Amino acid sequence: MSRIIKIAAAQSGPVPLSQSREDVVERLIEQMRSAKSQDCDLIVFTECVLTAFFPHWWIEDEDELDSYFETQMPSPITQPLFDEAARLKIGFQLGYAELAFEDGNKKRFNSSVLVGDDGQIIGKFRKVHLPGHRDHRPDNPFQNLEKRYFEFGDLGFPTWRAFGGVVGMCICNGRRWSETYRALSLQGAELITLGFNTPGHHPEFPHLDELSGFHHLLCMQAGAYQNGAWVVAVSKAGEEEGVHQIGHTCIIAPSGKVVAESKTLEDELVVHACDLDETIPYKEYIFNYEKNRRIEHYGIIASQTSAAPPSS
Ligand code: CDT
Repeated sequence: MSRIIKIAAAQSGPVPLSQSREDVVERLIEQMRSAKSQDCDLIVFTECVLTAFFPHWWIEDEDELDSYFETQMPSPITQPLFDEAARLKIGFQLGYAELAFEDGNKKRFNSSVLVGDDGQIIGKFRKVHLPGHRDHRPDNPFQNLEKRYFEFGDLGFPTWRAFGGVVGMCICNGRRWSETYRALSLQGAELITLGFNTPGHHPEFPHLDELSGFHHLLCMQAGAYQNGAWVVAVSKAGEEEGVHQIGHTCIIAPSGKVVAESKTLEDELVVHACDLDETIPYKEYIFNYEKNRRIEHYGIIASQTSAAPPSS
């Protein structure tokens, strides 16, 4: 048996501050056409793909900050991407900065949508794990202001039946947390897709710089294996307005093996035919939740999200 979904991980090279949304959408449509010409069923774009990754800069002016956000998805600017997906019959995932008006409040999220091959939105995820700081750190070569510019996602880790399997999303920093994969795999995720903007430099802990690529792969390879899921991770790579971001766009099998990886720091497609039935040995044998584990024996309350420190 096999249930193959051919996926293109669409790495983006840098998006200059001067590049318009319309031009970025053209870049994405070009990648979409190339993915279709390789018979792909799904193309995954990266985190906040439509603009430069603005949390790297201190922005005080509210209008300027808002200019990086989408108030509608699709909008007149992004609609051509949805139309082309429907015309080509290919699904896609798009990461974007979302400005929502809910309960009379203005809210900002780091979001992604999963779109079917009919151009209709299947589901939305709002980034749960927000890295970085809220304050201005002018001595650092760049900022990491996601906590300032975004709220923590409030949609949980949903999964959807799509593309012949069960699909869930996370975004960038979420890939470093084991609970991301477990929350998704407890809801049956066979395919986990994500975009990331990861600088190669850690201003406060520079000794971590040489480990950036290693840690990026380590957490996802473990997450794929321990949860019996395919993981597709898509970078915004290269030198973007003075910030160097790692590449390593990759597709990881449920075995934990990296089966395809980018070679450049530019726009590049990484393509692999992912057989969702490769999840079976992990979900039904090695990590069979029903048969092989008893949460009530862990010594914590099952619903507890973080264990209290032991009393000495
Ligand atoms: N975009 C994003 O979440 N980036 C973070 C940078 C933090 S550095 C550990 C990431 O986890 O890649």
